[in-house]
Amino acid sequence: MKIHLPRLALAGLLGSLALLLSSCAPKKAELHVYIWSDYLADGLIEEFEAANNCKVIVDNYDSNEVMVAKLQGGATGYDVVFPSSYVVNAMVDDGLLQKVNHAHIPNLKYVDPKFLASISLDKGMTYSVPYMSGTTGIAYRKDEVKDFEPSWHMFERADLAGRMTLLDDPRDTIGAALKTLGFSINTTDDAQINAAADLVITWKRNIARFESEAYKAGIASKEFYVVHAFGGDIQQVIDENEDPNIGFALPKEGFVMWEDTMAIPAGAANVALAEKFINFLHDPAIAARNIEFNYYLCPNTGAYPLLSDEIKANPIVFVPEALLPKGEQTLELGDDLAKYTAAWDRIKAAN
Ligand code: N2P
Repeated sequence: MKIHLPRLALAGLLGSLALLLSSCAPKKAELHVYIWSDYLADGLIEEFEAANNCKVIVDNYDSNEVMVAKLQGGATGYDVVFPSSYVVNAMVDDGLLQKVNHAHIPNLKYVDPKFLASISLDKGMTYSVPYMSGTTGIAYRKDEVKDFEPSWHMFERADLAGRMTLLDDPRDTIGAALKTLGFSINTTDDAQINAAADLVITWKRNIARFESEAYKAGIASKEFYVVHAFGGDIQQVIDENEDPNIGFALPKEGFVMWEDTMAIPAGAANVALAEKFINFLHDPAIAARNIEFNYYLCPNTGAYPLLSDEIKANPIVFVPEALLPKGEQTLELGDDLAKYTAAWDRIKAAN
């Protein structure tokens, strides 16, 4: 007589076996990365995982404010974060970051000393290591916007009402208005900041919404015609969609130049792996690939000679000399940052 093992019993047996095996297998080390969206070349995470026998968990944010608020709120699960240079000191003051151990990150020798001396705000890389620098400008659809002008006044154009977005980012967006009015993006003058907030409020009435992430898909799909945008992100959209009808301009009134860094949160669970990740991103070949993908500049001297002629000629990555005087670097403001936070709150509340 043939004996049939009931299906359920068999499934149960296999289930317990699987459970037994998985509980015996050593758990892979995990690295939790908290980073701006679309900011790592395809394949890099998988390569790092394979080389270090670990699992990388990536979580995205679209503004410094969101990232800082999350860490301030007690989130302890992250091992590497990517703050813009102008928020690093405030994060250090809040006890959110730990010092960088240079002895564990040998590729720091490739970080461009000229960049550190001139642009970097943490020149000794005490708490942060440069990652990428870039610009913020205006992207537009050449097929929908007639007589486009490289000017922040585009956001006042009634014919484009509801088809535009501004970044959901206090320093960048108030910065654009400050430039339009002829002021510094780092001013601490109350009257200037207030005038800029008033201008942003007039723009707000004309835009679809404040948006720092979905504008990329929105300009590709023609939901939006004019978007306040990070330069490299737009070049990524042009590449991905092979769309020659998307353009990017740095407004004639002036524009924001920023740089993002890598840092290790105070409560990081896996500091050793975080250091390996920072080291990996400053490996010259990896940094070069990351520049070619992101269209931002990683200040890594080993990467420069590896760049293609195409990327070296790209005005989004290397801002043309003639435009540079119009750019201004976002600086940290210490306690005066509160003026921008208050202005931003007023902008958000305004109708
Ligand atoms: C990432 C763009 C981040 C730039 N895609 C702003 N810091």
